[in-house]
Amino acid sequence: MAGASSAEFVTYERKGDVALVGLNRPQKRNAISDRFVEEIGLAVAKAQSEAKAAVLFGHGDHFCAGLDLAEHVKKSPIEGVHGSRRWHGVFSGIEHGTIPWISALHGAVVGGGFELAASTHIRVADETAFFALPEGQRGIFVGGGGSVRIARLVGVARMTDLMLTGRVASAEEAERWNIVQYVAPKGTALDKAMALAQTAAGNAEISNYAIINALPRIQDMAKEDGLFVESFIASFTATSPEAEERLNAFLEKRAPRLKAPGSA
Ligand code: 1HE
Repeated sequence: MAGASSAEFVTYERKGDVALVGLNRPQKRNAISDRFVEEIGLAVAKAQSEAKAAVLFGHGDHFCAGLDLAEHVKKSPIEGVHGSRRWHGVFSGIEHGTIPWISALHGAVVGGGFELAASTHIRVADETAFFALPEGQRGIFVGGGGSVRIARLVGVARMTDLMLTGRVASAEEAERWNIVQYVAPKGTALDKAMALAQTAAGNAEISNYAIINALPRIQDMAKEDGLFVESFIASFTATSPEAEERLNAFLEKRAPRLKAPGSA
């Protein structure tokens, strides 16, 4: 991004080790056009070049109402394919990039907005968030990676139901269905996401890289292949100088101890 000011639809800010990327087209409920997805890609690249974790959120009353339908309706079939593949490129840059991404969700998390959220590593919903895949009602199909990512999160049966019926899920249902990992009170998802991002940013870089890049790949491998690959990643990360220092910090009682939830 040639400076945050050149972006029309995306805000960018860095707070310490954490980059904050905001979807900023509230008058169209953050519907994502071709230009918008390019700006998301530029912000992702900038965040990865200078931050250790990032937060994605929406300005206005909604996270994102999905694909810009006004732009999409004018596209030829091949333009639609190119557009979808561009979304895949940008969203894969989030999922399989170099830093963890936490999304803060509120209001509509719909269609392509849901797909965008699914490409982040941790999702925090506030109580106003609602989730839907209305593509069936619009006569289209998911095109931002949902058939792969959302299906893996909720399972094919649940996704089929969401798509066939246009069912709208609440934040609480989304947590039960494995769409989000946290539900926060209204208006607090961004603060919660920031706190989680700061925590993740404190991990060893190599561990974060392995967590976000190896876990989803291992999930797609046969069991024995996954176990084999895991051993090499485990050994590779454990023999880094940073791991040695962190392990010694624990052994020499310089690192804080884990505490049970609710304990002082
Ligand atoms: C849009 C879009 C959009 C709003 N593309 N312009 N997405 C959808 O099917 C759209 C779902 N959107 C909605 O159900 C509602 O807009 C909301 C629940 C999100 C918000 O409702 P509300 O009453 O606050 O706003 P609104 O009046 O519906 O919308 C305000 C404006 O935003 C209006 O434009 P205006 O010029 O009349 O003011 C809407 O037309 C515009 N707007 N959403 C374009 N999505 C890669 S494949 C992904 C496939 C999909 O994403 S399917 C699309 C799912």
